[in-house]
Amino acid sequence: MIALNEKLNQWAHEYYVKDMPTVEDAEYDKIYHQLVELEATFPDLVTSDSITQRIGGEILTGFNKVEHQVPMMSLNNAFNKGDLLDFDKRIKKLTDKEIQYMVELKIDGLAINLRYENGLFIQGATRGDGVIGEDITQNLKTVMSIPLKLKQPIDIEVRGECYMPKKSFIQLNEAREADGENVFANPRNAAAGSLRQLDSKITAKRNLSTFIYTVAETSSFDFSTQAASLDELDIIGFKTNHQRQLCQSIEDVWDYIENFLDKRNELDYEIDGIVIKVNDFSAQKDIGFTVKAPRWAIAYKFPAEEAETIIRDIEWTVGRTGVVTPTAVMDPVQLAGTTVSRASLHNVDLIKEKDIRLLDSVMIHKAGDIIPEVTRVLVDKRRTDSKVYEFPTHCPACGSELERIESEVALRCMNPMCPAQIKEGLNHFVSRNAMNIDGLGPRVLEQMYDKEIIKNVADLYFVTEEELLTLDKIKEKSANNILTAINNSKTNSLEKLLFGLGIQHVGSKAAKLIAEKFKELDAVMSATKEEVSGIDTIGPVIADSLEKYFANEEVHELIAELKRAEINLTYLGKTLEDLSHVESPFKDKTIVLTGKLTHFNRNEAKEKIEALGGKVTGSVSKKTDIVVAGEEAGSKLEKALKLEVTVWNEEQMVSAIENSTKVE
Ligand code: 1X8
Repeated sequence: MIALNEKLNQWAHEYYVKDMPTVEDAEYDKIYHQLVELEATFPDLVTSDSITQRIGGEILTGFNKVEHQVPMMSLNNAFNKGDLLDFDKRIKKLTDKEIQYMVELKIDGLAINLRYENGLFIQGATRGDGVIGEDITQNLKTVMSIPLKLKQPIDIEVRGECYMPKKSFIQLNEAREADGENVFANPRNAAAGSLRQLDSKITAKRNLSTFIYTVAETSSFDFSTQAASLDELDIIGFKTNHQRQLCQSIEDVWDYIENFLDKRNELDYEIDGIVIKVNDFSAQKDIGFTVKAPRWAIAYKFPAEEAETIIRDIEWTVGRTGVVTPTAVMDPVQLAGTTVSRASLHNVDLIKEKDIRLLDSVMIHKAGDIIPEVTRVLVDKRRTDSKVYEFPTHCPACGSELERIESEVALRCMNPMCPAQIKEGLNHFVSRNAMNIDGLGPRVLEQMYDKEIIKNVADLYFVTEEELLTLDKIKEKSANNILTAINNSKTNSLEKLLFGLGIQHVGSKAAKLIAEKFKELDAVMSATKEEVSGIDTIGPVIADSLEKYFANEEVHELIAELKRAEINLTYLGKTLEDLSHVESPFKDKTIVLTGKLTHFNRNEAKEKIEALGGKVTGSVSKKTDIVVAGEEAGSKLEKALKLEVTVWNEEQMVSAIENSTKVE
């Protein structure tokens, strides 16, 4: 029996620890069944390290508490290279010894503590709160990479991470889905769920594995470095992670980290960072501990693709059109490289659909790697006194009753005099695609409105220097700049004003088409719905909205004021027939702008090229005629070169614009 068990344990070690199978499955099964039969005949001779003990045992009613003799500490975190450089500096202040760093992968699993006496596995526990964990020996016995008997009969306590390989996680979820059971959100949760089983036969089926990374206590060895102790752990039968590397400097550590940012997806297990430890134990001793973590180690955390946080508040803001939108205010967390504390919840329906409540724990991620979004509520963590979120009934800015318009998911403030709406409307009016008035940021506009210097967009054109000088942080120079910018905007082409008025559904493209067709604001105002929706790509929604807007008496007063301010109300762009008089290399050509431009911004360049008969598009294809590459041009330039599209630099574009002629 002993011989059979040793043979099976050796094979299992080669398969599960060394990842190098040495025997056919059929041969293993044959010997395994011989052992099972012998053990059935001689039950008294079954040893605790018999491989047959790994299938799971009796069902428990709960887990016993285990006090860790040496507390299981956490690690301090680093989120960027600067944090690592600081760590390196701190270390070097605390010891005179030459420093090497042992760099290891940070496995995204569950920390475990394993105790062996005389080389036999006697107890396995979870980390718990670091001081008291739970006894999960039965479950850990089913994990094939945990040796039941070491190669040497020593007393030792080791620590590591128990995890579920990605492949096993996917298979498990597929099976659960097919059985109509809840799927696990990630391999870590699946591993945790598997280790928390009271029935170890279930754990046995879950294909968990381990990496052991530290010796907590032993009287049997006396190593002097982390590197040597990991090698020894290998020798006595544990599975350690072989991606580890000894680095001579913090720069080498950073190279290792950068390499794994790309490589992490190729691994068969999830990692959430890199652990950096001072290699030399005597140097570790010099450096010491804080209350919660060793000072000689740090965990570099990869920018998280997902993070957990708590919703503290839901703020409602009134937009330009009266739509009231919710924003979640959350405890700040690190997410994909930045600290996040706010996320748009978009609308009422989204809150209902996800059943988001105040004080809920939620997972957030970054949509398109940029915009933070709440992905789901962690319902298991919900407080028992939690209540379904109650939506506001009144406008947070003006207090008037909110309406929920049928067929729209939005809550809306219907008060046209709502200060929040007016302020947003002012911001929109001065924005780049609208009247493009520089120097009037949201704070300046808000002050002007609050001090009753302006009450609508037309008032901007009657503002005086004295009035501007009453505002916070506005000195003579910036007041003059603002007045010049306001004055310059008077000559803008009609479409910019049309867009700037903020008529519902009239975006900058529609404004351009409408201005192009009717040429004068008066003509737009008296156009019929049919005439407007007769424009290609403009539909009845825009036509309706335009009609309603210009039917409003207050709007007429506003337009009268704009006229009094002598604002240009004519379309100045070139119409198709006008273009017959233009000679330019852009005429009838498709142009893509990429990289940083210095002479004009992208929009200005686009307007100029379009005025010269060119079409500016966003992506490079075989149909592109010219790619204008500014500084730091990237993938679009590469693509242009690959497709052998003509590439110009910015100077070539500028001189082409200047040399184009408009034949009158
Ligand atoms: C946690 C982890 C450590 C290591 C790998 N993965 C982890 N999750 C390692 O040292 N290789 S160390 C550690 C801790 O001390 N809390």
